[in-house]
Amino acid sequence: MSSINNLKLHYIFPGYNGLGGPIRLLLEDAQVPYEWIHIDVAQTWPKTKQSWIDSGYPFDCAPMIKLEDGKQYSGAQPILRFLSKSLGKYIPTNDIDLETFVETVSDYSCDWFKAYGMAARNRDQKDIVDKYIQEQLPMYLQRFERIYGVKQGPYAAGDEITYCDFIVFVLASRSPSTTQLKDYPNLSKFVETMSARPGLENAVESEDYAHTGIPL
Ligand SMILES: N[C@@H](CCC(=O)N[C@@H](CS)C(=O)NCC(=O)O)C(=O)O
Repeated sequence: MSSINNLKLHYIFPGYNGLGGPIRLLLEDAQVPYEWIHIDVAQTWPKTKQSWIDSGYPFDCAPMIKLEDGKQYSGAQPILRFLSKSLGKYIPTNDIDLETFVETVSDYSCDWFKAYGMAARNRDQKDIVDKYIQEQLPMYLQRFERIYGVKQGPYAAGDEITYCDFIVFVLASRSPSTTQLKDYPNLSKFVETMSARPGLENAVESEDYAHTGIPL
């Protein structure tokens, strides 16, 4: 297993936005120092992407992490799992059912991310934004309210935080979910508990986090 010292996290959207957000939050919760390499999506990204391809690295999307031994890892969920396994936390062990449950929550939360991302990228198109706020968001909130009730919370897996919680948190704790959250007690309790975690308090109160959640 690689050491995760001197970890560099490369991502293209600022703050805790997009798929870089959950990775930053996991690292901060675990108090793992990391270098945040924000690649400007318009100016620098096309060249950086090409340089990754030219170097022989096959995964040409962000987020990507690079370790001090030169190893690179991509894919938001694989990175979260890799970090969890390296840290020996945030991932169930010796319980394949719980491990699969967490994996499923993670997978389903990425579906939510896609719908959110589509609305955020097209926020000047009223039909797309309305569809997200009126149809897709209530559907995801109801789904995750149900999921977060299964193990009696406050986290998806019960009283232990796991890596999927960092993905759900950035979706549930930011605009426009916040305007509807009060109708979902399990998710409200989850967001409140996450926001109070000592490793996350600074992040959640930071200017960067304020930029998270593109107002729709
Ligand atoms: N399944 C991948 C998706 C990665 C992805 O699509 N990243 C976007 C940003 S969120 C990206 O790199 N877009 C720019 C591009 O594809 O050139 C993951 O989970 O990391």
